[in-house]
Amino acid sequence: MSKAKYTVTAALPYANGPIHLGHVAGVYLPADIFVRFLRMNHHDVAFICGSDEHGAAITLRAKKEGISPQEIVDKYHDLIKKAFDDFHINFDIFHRTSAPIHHETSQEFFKVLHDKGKFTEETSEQYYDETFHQFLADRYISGTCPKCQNPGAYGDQCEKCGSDLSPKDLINPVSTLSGKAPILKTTSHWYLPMQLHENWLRTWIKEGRLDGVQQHDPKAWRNQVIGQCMSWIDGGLHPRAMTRDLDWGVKVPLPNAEGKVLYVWLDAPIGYISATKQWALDQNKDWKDYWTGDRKLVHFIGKDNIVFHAIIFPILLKDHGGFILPDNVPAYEFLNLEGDKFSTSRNWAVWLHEYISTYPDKIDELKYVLTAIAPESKDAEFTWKEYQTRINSELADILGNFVNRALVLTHKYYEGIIPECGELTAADHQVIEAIHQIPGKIASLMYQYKLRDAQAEAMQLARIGNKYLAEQEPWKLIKTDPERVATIMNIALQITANLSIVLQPFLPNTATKLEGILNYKTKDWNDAGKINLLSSGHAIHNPEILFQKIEDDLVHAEVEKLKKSNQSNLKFEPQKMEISFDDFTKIDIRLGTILSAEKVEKADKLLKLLVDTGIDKRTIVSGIAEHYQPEEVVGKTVQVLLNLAPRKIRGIESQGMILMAEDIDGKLSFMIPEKPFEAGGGVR
Ligand code: B3M
Ligand code: ZN
Repeated sequence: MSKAKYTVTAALPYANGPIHLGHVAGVYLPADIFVRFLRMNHHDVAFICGSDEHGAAITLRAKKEGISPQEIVDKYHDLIKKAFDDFHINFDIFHRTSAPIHHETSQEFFKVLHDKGKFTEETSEQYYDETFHQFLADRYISGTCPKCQNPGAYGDQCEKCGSDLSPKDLINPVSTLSGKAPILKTTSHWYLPMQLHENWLRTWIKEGRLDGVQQHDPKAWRNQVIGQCMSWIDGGLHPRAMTRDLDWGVKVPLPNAEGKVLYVWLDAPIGYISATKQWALDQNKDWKDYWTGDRKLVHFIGKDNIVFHAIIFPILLKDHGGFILPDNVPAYEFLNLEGDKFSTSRNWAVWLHEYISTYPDKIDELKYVLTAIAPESKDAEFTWKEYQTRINSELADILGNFVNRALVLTHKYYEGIIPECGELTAADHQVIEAIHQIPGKIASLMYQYKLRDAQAEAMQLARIGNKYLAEQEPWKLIKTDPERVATIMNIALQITANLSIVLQPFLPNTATKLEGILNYKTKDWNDAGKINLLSSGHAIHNPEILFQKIEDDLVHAEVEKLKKSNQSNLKFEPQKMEISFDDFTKIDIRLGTILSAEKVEKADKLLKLLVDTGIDKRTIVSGIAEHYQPEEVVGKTVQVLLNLAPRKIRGIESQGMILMAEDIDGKLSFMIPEKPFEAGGGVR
C-alpha cells in the first residue's frame, strides 16, 4: 500500500506580536511533532506556515506602537520566524501574506469566485467613525457582548465567551480609534452566502462524505471541532462579508472597488496556498500536487479558528473547485498561565523568544512539558512549578537516569562495547514484548492526533527500562553471574537505541544526542521495536547527562518576573513605546500666559483661550472647562505645546495645546512654574 501524502499547515500567526507558550503548545509544536513522525514513516509531506500580515490586528498594533503597518509586520515576522527556527519548528516554508505572490494568488482566487457568481454584492449601513473617516469592522469596534455581557467584546468576536459577532450585535458600540460612538453610513461589499452550504457541510463534517464519496474518517475529528461546527450550522449560517473598507490588505481586484480590501479571513487561509506556491517554486516542484488528488490536507489550529478552517475555507475551496478539502482540523483548546489567561496586552505571558534566549540549552525540556500538558481536549495550564516537576521527576529521574545507568555500566563493565545477549528469562521476554509493541501504539495514537498520549507512551519505554534495571540489579550480579549481566545490559542498550528512535518527533535534540553517544542512527520509524539495533561488539561513546535538574530558584525567579511585568498590577497606563532623543527634540514646549478665556458654545468641556506665547498670540481650544471657570485661568502662566499641527475643534482652529497634569481619576491641574516666569521661555 502506498503511503498517504500530507499537506500540513499550522495557523498563520498574526505578525502583530511575539509568539507565546500558549501558541506553541496549542498549534506549532504538535504540528511539528506530527510532521517529524510522518517523515520518519516515509509519508510525502509539505509543512506550511507563515505570518498573517493583514487585518485590523496589524493596523491597530501599528497605531499603538506609532509606526506603520509595514514596519510592524516586518518587525514581528522576523522575530517570530527566528523564534521558530531557534526552537527547531521545521516548516518547509515560513512565508508571509504581504508577499506579492500572495496578493496575486488571493486576488485570482477572489476573481474566480466572483466570476462564477459565488458572491452577492450588498449595500448596507455600517458603523463609521466620523473623526477618523473610517468604517469600523471587526476589531475597530468594541462594545458589550450580547451573549455574556463582557464589556470588551469586538465587532467580530467576544474573546470571553468565544461567540462570533458582527458589529451590529454589540451593545453600546464605540470606535476603538476615537473612543466615540459611531454613526451609520452606507457602503457596499461582496458577501459569501454561507446559508447555501449548510446541507453538504453537515454530511461532510459529521459523516466525512462529500458528493457521496467518503473523504475522511469523522471519528478521527476531535469532538469539540465537530461540536462547534454543528452548533454553528444548526444556529443557521448567514451571508458573511468577504471585503472590507480599509487601506491595508489585498486590494479587491474589481473595478469600482477603490478603498476596499479582501477580508483578512479570506486572504489568510489562501496564504497556505501561496506559501506552497513559493516553496514549490524554490524546490522545483508543482504546487498543485500539494492541493489536489490523493493527499491529506491537515490544519493545526487554535479553537478560536475552527469556523474559519472547517466551514468558511472549505466553502471557498469547494466554490473555487480543483482543491482537496481538509482531511482533519486538529484544533487545540487554550493554555493558561499560572492561573490566568495568556494576555499580550497585560504582558501575562512567557514569550518563546525570551525563553530561548534565557534557556538556550533547555529546548527539549520545554517541548516535553508543553506536549505533556497540551490542551488537546480541554483547556490546560502551564506553571513553572509543573515545568520543574515534569523535568526533574520524569525527564531527569526516569529517562535521564535510565539512559545514564545503561551507558555508564556498559563503559564500566565492557569498556563501551555492546555485550552479547544470552539466554532469556521470563522478565526479559516481558520487556522485549513491550519494546515490540510500543512503537505501534505510539504510531496509532499519532494518526489519531493524540500526541500527548503518544509522548507518554514513548516515555513508557524509558519507565520500563528504568524498572528493568532496578529489578535486575546488574550491579549486584556482576560479581556472581557476569553472563546474566551481559544479557541484561544488552537488552537495556536495545531499549536505549529504541528510545533514540521513538523520541525523535518529540525531543529531537535529545534523540540526536543519544544517537551520537550510541554511535547509531536511523531516521526510519520501522526500525523501532527491534531488539537487535546494536549488535554485540559495537562500540559506543562516552555518556553525558541528558537533563539537568531545575532548581527552585528558577521557578521563583520566573514567577516573580511574571508578576512584575504584569501590567494589570499597574494603577496607571504602562509606558509608551520608546522614542529617540531626536524625536524628543522635535517637541517645542514653551511657557505662555493666558490673556483671555471664554466657554465654547454647546461644548461642556471646552474653553477657547487666547495665549501669549512670547513669540505670538494664538488661539488654543482646551478641554479644561469642567475643571476651571474662564475667569480662574486668565493671567495664568502655563505650558504650551507649540508645534502641534493646528486642528479644527468645533469649528475653531486650535493652534497648540495646553499641557495639564492628570490624576488617575481624571482630575486636571495646570503645571505652573514654581518661580514667576515670562512667556516664551522653553520647557525641556
Ligand atoms: N492569524 C488568527 C490567529 O492567529 C489568524 C490565523 C490565520 S490562519 C489562516 O489566531
Ligand atoms: Zn461574550
